[in-house]
Amino acid sequence: MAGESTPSRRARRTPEEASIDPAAQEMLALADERGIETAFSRADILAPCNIGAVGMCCSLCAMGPCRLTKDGTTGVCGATIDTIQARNFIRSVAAGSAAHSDHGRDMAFTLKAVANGEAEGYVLRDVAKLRTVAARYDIPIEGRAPEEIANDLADLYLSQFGQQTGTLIPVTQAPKKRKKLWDEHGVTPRGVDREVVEALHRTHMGDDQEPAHILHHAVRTALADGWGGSMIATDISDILFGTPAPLLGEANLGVLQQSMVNVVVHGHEPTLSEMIVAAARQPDIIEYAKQAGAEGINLAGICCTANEILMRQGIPAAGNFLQQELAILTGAVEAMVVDVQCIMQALVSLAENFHTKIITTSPKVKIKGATHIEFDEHQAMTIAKDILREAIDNFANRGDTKIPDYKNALTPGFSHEYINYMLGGSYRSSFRPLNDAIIAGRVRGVAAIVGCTNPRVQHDSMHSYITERLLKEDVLVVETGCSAIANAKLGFLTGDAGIDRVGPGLREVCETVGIPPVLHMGSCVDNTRILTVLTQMVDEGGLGDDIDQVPAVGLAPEWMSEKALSIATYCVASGAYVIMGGTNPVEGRGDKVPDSVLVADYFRDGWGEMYGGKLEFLTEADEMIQRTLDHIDAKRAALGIAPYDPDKFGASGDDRMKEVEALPLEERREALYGKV
Ligand code: XCC
Ligand code: SF4
Repeated sequence: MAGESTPSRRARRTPEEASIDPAAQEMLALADERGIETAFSRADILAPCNIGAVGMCCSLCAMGPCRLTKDGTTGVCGATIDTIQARNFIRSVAAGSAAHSDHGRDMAFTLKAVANGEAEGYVLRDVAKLRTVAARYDIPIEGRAPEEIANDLADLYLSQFGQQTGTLIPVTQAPKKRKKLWDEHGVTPRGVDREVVEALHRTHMGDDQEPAHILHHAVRTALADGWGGSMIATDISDILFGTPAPLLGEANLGVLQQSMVNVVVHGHEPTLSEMIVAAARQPDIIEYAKQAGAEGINLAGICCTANEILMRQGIPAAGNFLQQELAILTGAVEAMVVDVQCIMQALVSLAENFHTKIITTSPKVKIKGATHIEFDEHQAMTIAKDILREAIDNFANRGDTKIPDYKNALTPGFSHEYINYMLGGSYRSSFRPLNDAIIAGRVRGVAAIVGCTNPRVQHDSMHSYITERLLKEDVLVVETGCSAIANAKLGFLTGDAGIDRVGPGLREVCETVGIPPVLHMGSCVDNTRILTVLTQMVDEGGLGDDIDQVPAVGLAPEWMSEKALSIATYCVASGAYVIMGGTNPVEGRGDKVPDSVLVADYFRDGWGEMYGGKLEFLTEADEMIQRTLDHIDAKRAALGIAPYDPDKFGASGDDRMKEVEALPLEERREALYGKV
């Protein structure tokens, strides 16, 4: 039972306790030395509110805020704890769904502008995908210019946000059985904005007060994200900037360069960052940097912006969410350019200790004390160059630097299109080999390890530990978001991830196809690629006729953002078993409340019964791993496919692999990937 929320001063963690990443440790030690605060130290000092953390506080009206700390108590209005938890939860889902979807909306506006020749510097880079997507939605493609098709597609996408009735078009991509189930339960999303608005309406004081009924709409709101706004965002990003395919990249703070003007792009939308990449390659900008005494411009990304330009352009990732401050601590960043989401306000005060300029660019996001250069896709190249000149001008102000000498190679870029092609080749692209590998038991199952990092847990530790263990159990891992960057830094995302690190059956498959055992599938909106992969696995046959039958689990072991709750909810509604780490936001319970539906139980049992997926919050990594394996094995048994047997496969080709692994890095890469 939660007590009073007295902020307790807790022991400060050492850098080694705070993060497992040596680059992060080095920067945290520097911060301690200089007495500079970071999210890590603030998390140590500021204990989480133990009432809010478990969902026992309501602040929806001015009769409260009501803190339900005693058994059997209700809010002033009589609201019970489960109602309060369900309301808090759906509000988070609505915010997460709104954030992803609004990103999708802006992409649609950009697509429209590009189609009409009004967006400076952009082109339709993947016309093949444009045609495929348009045809899927019955937009005529034969004999039409790409711009005409793109214009129609943009209009169709834009209409999805304000649509009042009917079904969001990306939903048509879901497995047949799933769509029917959603229709039966009345959760098929109608319009993106409509579901989000209804979630807010329902949770206004004095509206929906039946927990299960509230959570029912949480599902619809989340589906409007996964099978709506996010899916739209992913498809348009591919059309405008290219569908990702594997390439070589690098990750960690060691990608910053002493001799260059370092510009870090941080946030989520690829619209500006792609243009900054293009601008940084313009001769006049390179010349300008040289005149300032630098060798050129070095771009690096943080968070999902990093993933977007890493996947498509091979621009290195400086780090994940918790490294935004650490990048500035190097003293080597001339500008950190941010757009939307996951940007800490602390960046501005932290940057005052250095020469780094924090530049906000979104009309939706300003931070007091930051330089605001507003981005507009109609003058994208001009603005991108302005931003870069601002950074270059700042190069002369650089003081002492300390760039940690840590970075790791990775091979990102596993779009569902590429996975499909890679498994079957150009002429018979298909998911057959993956399904067959699962059916035979070479691959035990699939785990999607995604989501944020959170200073409440040791940075990167859960992502890496769980990945490491699951790979040994022959579980293929797919990743997005900050989790992908965490494992990239640890070297899991290369083809040469290590003979001792991957189970024998999985290794056989990876070596045969030539893929890493951990596939980087993109940013957080790209979790929709995972939905698509699961759907295609179902369509391919042999693994049941709906997503809930596939031996797969989703994990977000270090999550922190509301977007993660929306993702978790749409995955559950799509049939997945989802495990979230850390605090359970609906854990607090008034034990003596009669007939109280416990929200956490409902996530498992209620949703389990309706959707075949379930949501659990667990704190111990070993328990997450065990439940993942149990779930995968249970799904295998239900399908009637071979039980997993670790001794059945492997060993073939190991001698050659051992030889390859003994080679120096450059030669090893060449042996694995050919000349890059
Ligand atoms: Fe943000 Fe997408 Fe979380 Fe990383 S993983 S901290 S949401 S950047 Ni989506
Ligand atoms: Fe309290 Fe009810 Fe108002 Fe919430 S809605 S703050 S529980 S009175």
